[in-house]
Amino acid sequence: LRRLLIDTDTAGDDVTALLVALHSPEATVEAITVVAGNVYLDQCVRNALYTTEMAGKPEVPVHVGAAKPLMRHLVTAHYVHGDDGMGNSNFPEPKRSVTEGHAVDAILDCADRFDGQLEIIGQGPLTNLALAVTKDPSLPSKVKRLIIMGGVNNARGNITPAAEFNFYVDPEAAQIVFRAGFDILLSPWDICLHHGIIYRDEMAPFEALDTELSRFWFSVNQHAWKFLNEIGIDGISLPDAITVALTLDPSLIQQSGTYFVDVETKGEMTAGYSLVDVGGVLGKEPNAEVVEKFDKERFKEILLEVLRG
Ligand SMILES: [Ca+2]
Repeated sequence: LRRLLIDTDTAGDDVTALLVALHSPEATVEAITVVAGNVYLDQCVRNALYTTEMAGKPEVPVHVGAAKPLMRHLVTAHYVHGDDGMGNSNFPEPKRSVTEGHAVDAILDCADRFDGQLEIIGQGPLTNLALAVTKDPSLPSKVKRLIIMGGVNNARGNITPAAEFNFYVDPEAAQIVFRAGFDILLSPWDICLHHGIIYRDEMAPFEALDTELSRFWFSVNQHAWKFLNEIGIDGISLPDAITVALTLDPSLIQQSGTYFVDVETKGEMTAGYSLVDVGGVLGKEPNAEVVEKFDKERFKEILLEVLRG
């Protein structure tokens, strides 16, 4: 049995990612830790709680984490995911409540409890994880793997030309995490752009499902789809969900490389830029496996299975 901890700025695509993880018979989600990012922290927490209820797993612990980045004002993506981060669906309040204990302590506690077994998926700004490894620098040696959705591999960003959203929101945290000694698998934004968008002409089997979960999924993603359409992408992008999927089933990774990766914090125009040294120019020890190609067709089958309910 795989043991996962998911750190999430729950809105939009994070919801899909949680549904995929919570559906898996081979893995247990030991904890969900929430960080501010896509929307403000309290809304991210509500969305995470509501999603566990929709997935039929209201017993999964949800811990509240950092309300803002380490050193910066919070930048959100309300303009993508709607005011509630859920496509302006305005779902009712979740019935369940949060789990006692700060997210940072939950991360450290899970790593201790499942020494060597815990796989952490970071699918928001890396604030909670940076705080955790700062509090306990031995964390990387206790964690089996850290799988991160973030950054770009020598490709264009999605919030600035240079940077992907998660790393842009908290570059200092991302830099701390990449320098901490984790065994990292990085699923960058460009992988999603090439393999993680479900386009309108692929939507028919999803619409045909017409289950409670599939209707929930369309509702959560409706605002983001409209936003993407306005910038010329007619579909739903799922960077976090493909990251969870390739964690659960590594055979989805069709190509990857192991490189030195670091994150820019001081650039005037490039804060949050992820430097991926594919040429080994810097001569530094590689610290991350970077996903380069991904099996989209198989991913669509997995997602259909999840949304079938
Ligand atoms: Ca996210």
